[in-house]
Amino acid sequence: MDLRQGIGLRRLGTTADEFQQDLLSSLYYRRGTTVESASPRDAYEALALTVRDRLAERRARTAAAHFASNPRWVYYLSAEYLLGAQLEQNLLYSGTGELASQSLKVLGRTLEEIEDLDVEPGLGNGGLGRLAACLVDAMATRDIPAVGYGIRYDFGIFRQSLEGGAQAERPDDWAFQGNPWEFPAPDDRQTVGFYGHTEPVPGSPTRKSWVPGEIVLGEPSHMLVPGYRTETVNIVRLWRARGSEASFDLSRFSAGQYAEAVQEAVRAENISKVLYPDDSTELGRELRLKQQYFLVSCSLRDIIRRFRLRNEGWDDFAEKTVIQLNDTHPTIAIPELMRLLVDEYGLDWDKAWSITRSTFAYTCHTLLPEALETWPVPLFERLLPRHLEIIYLINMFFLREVEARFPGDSDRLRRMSIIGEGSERRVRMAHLAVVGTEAVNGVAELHSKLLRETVLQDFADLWPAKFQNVTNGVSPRRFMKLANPRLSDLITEGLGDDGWLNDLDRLAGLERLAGDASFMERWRAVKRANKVDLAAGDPDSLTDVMIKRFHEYKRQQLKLLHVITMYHRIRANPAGDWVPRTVLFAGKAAPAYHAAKNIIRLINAVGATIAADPVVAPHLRVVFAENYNVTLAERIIPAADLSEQISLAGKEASGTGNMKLALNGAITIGTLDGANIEIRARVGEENFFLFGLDAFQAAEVQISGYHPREHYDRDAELKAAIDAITAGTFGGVGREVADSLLGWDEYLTLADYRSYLDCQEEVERAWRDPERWTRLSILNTAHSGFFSADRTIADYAARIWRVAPVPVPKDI
Ligand code: 26W
Repeated sequence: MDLRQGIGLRRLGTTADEFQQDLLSSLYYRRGTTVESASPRDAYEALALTVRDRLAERRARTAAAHFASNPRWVYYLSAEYLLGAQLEQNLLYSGTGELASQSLKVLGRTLEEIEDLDVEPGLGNGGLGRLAACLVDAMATRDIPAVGYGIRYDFGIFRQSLEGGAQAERPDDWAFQGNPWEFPAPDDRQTVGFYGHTEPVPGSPTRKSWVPGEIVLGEPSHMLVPGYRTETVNIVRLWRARGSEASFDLSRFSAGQYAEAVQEAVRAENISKVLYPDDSTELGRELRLKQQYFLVSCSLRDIIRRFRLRNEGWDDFAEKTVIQLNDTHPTIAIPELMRLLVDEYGLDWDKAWSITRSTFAYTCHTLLPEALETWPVPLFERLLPRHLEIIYLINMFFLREVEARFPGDSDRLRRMSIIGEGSERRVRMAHLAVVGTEAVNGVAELHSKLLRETVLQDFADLWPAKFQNVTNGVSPRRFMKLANPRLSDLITEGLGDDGWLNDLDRLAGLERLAGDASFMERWRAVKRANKVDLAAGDPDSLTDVMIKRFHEYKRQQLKLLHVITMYHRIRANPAGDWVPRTVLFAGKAAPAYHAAKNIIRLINAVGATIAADPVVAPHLRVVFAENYNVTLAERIIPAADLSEQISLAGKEASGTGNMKLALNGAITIGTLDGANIEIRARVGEENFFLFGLDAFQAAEVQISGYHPREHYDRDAELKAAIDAITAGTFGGVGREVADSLLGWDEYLTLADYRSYLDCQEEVERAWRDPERWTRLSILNTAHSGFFSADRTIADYAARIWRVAPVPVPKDI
């Protein structure tokens, strides 16, 4: 079959009858059941398969077009993907929403009840994982030939529930009922080695052969990533660890040692068993490094297999391949490609290094020192002996380059070395990522600047051109069209068509409607209807939203001090003309992060105290929405009036929730941190509630010695708030939180308190003027088009990947 002559596939029907026929045939032939006995699950699976077929048809044409054009490929390596629920998205991207709800009638089902069965794959922690999902969506929408590689964890991010106001974690067996959206591809399985030793190869100075001590199999399954309003359908390929055939010990089994017989297989499968729930502190667990190498080894072999389908030799490899490392988690890919090229394909070191270096690019997503991964050399030596040897060689050649450029500067050599010589020798993955890549980028202007001027300054001095910025973005399809259909319809009406969904800068056209009384009325009505749907509190109250992972640098504790101060103010003046406010928190804390879990407990204790207080409850309500995930974000964001982005300046690399909230008409109260700065610059300083120290002032305060108690002593309201916690006012909960604030307050919560409170009064003044507030809201949406993931991908494509779109013809 010559693919250049088209896929030779009969097209699937687009009429209601044809769709219904396909739905019924999925039910009969693939679910093996009948209309009469079909369960809700049968209906869901049959619908999913019917919709999937339509995307798979586009996928086949995409693959044919890509095969024919042999393009330059983008491979996105990420340990995390927060793809969100798939059914609604795939109905939208296949244009079959209406057909589906019609056809389900024959089964006596509604789309709403079926959608509840569509579990989201929680294969990520937070920002980094969701960004990966928004970016692969935008790559497909922009017709960029790309594959996302990841790990198919059996257990995703834990399910959060509140027990007595405290976070409880339960395993997330997300695919327990199966997952209709994935295509297992066992014939593309790969073999991955661990442990063992290396042996010299006679006649070759650099070449070695690695004799692994343990072998596991990597089995892929892929999920379709459709582009919006285009034919392209890319894939995300997720690897699952399996025991090799040899791992089942029949002799032990027949000797009745059943557990031992399968222990090796179990050990193997443990590699992709569960996602590590930490999103800011590296724990240095061996299994995590095994996960990272497993992902990388399977993906690189698959990338080479794909390259070899259309290309000879290695000369074109770097020309046809760019691999983006999503933070340091897949950085072991650099020595792994070197190992494959030198040891398995026999290239000489220099050739292999020039290919490797020009194939990889690295995105850094954090500034927190504790989040920068370093691995103990002994662990590396035991688990990946050959890779450590290669890292030593890379480091040797690198330090020679530094020495040549900065002769005699031994301190600089020690600072820059990939091997940290501290108390324990450690491999610095961020240093390896910078040395082994062509481009390094931060995810917002300030973040990229701080990377160049602080954590990676030495490298920026050596290779200034290597350092770039690519400000994050979000998918307008998921976070506007799917999450907020009411607002999307109103915007489409205001702009005349819905082309803005693929060209978000067109939102600027809404500015002229920011004074139009009837449009403003309808804008308010949309927000109110979304708040009624959310049912989190009084829909006429100011819905004040803080939704993100819990971390002390994000300062949920500052929001809490504001709530406690309001509680005191209202109790001090019950008859006051208070702005009714609903404060909505949502987010998970890493299970071992006790300080963050204490803040969650205190939030719920304060919320309970307020709810039980007849004086305060009519004016103030605290809600904690359990188990924050992509689906819940899609429900909360459209209902938000105020977006809390209050991290200590210089700590939040970018933030993406801030972008989603601004695009949905929420107004930001925030610091000059991460992408807040760019949001404020684009929506207008007068349309943004700014407070607090900026990154340089904050650094100054910390350098010059910070004494949180001084702020406590000189601010009566602050003192009262903290004393209330210490006094046990809120169910006796929160002592640890108060102590840490008065003790060291690492993230300057008390230093920014007064400025924050004053700014919140600004917010209330604006809220009291609905015309003004609606205008602010419309202008935030109008000027946030820049934060589309499509623009982010256009930046990566132009400035880092040097790739061009490959349109997929409708008729191939
Ligand atoms: C080693 C443990 C670990 C795991 C995950 C350390 C660090 C991470 C991630 C990098 C943390 C993360 O999600 N960072 C967030 O990335 C978003 C996307 O770029 C940014 O918008 C957020 O500001 C950043 O905190």
